[in-house]
Amino acid sequence: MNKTVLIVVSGLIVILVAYVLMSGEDEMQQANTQETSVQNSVQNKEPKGSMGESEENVINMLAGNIFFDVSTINAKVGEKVVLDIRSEGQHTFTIDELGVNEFLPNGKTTRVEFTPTESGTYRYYCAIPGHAEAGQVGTLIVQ
Ligand SMILES: [Cu+2]
Repeated sequence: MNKTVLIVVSGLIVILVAYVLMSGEDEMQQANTQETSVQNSVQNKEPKGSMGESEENVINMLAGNIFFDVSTINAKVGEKVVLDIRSEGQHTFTIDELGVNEFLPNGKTTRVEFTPTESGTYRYYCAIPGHAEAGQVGTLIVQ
């Protein structure tokens, strides 16, 4: 047996083994660095229409001359209040503390929405001159 051939062959084997090991490590590192970052960007949008109204009570009210036919509204903190107010004559639905001031045109139904953020008793009234004085007022109770 030629010793030189043996040395060369074993040297090639060592190089080959080293190459295989190194390339194997590279693949392992690549697999580890590929982190899966899943971003959950699903937004729960409130469904419009009848589905959305199942969670909120729509209160039907008449603004007449000169009164509201609903004199007390009960509400909860953080829950949206939805009113459908039919108006006979020119009126408003106004709550000073909550910044609600909606004009109610004659013969139309106006949707009024607001969400009280603090408990308390609030006065709602019609801001047309003379109407609140004539009794066009009501009480919103937020608990
Ligand atoms: Cu009025």
